[in-house]
Amino acid sequence: MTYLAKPKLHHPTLPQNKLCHTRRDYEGKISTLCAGCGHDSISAAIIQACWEMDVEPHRVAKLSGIGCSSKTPDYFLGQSHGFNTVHGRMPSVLTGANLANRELLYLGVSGDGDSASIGLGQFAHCMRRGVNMVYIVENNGVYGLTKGQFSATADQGSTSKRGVVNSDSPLDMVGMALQLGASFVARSFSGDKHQLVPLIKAAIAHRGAAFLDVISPCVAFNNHAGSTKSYEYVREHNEAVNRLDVIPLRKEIRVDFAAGELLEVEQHDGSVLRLRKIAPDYDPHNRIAAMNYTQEHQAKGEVVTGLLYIDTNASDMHEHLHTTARPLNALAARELCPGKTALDKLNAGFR
Ligand SMILES: Cc1ncc(C[n+]2csc(CCOP(=O)(O)OP(=O)(O)O)c2C)c(N)n1
Ligand code: SF4
Ligand SMILES: [Mg+2]
Repeated sequence: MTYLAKPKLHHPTLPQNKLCHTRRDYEGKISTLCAGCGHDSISAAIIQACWEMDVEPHRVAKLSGIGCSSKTPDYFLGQSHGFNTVHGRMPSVLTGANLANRELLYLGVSGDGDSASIGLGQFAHCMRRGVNMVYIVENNGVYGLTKGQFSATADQGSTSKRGVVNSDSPLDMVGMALQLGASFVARSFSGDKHQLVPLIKAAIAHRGAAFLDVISPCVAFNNHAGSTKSYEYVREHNEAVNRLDVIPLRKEIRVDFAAGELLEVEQHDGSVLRLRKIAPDYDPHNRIAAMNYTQEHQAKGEVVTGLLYIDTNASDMHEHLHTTARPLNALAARELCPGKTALDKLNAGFR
């Protein structure tokens, strides 16, 4: 059905955001993924989050690698910039683009194969560098596009569609992101839009490396009994640490305060992340505690979802490198190339 174009006309009564855009203005092409694929639900959540946050589509750069998950940027934010990189290389292309122009919102979309196998080194370095981005891994435990081989996030003992048992230990991307220095780490489930949409909004509002691991069942190759990434398994084993909502800090803030139930986290853009805590003692500000918490629950076969860690004072790569605040394409030739004397001085500094 890829030849079917979406109708361009919108119904005049569709609700609009502050930019007078309807939700439809944040959509992309018609998806070619399998019906029921979790990745399509994540695209819908990204669309919803960007629409609700009044994100200007031309201020967004979507980057991805290769895989069913990496195809999805074609299905949302059709008016944004997009770049489909080589398999596993999205993080370095995103880092380079961000260095050249820090004014865009960088949205990296990847798969567990793309990020935990071939792109593992790339994933690690963009997290530790604190690249200001929203990095979403659409995690189905398989290489969906190449017909369902186990990926590096497949749980030991889980079975493939043909009944083969995975004997390898899994990589936990949340644990790695925490260890590597990501300043916002969350996990969610593609089928839980009430949790996923606010998490994406909070990640967009966060300055620094924001990582979201979204369990996203592959209905074609990893949705059977014996899989730990199926709809049924995740629904049965999901433990949510918090329910959240993001309120942009504008003149009017209406907060439904209920003493003892809410934790407010102010983000860099001034917006406030409201956490409705289910586990009353869960504190998302403690990196070590978050690592222990996720590991303890993982050992019990539970999938912990929600905002697991946030550093509200995080700095990003540009602060670390003291780069110019202006995008490179806004600099004049003289500023980009300061001349031989300046270059000689720089070189002399390395001798
Ligand atoms: C350099 C290179 N190696 C291998 C492949 C084959 N390949 C394409 S997609 C893919 C894995 C995709 O898995 P994942 O990132 O989990 O995406 P999914 O399809 O599951 O969403 C592989 C191995 C490739 N395209 N390029
Ligand atoms: S093969 Fe799996 S991951 Fe790919 S589109 Fe189909 S359901 Fe989604
Ligand atoms: Mg995958």
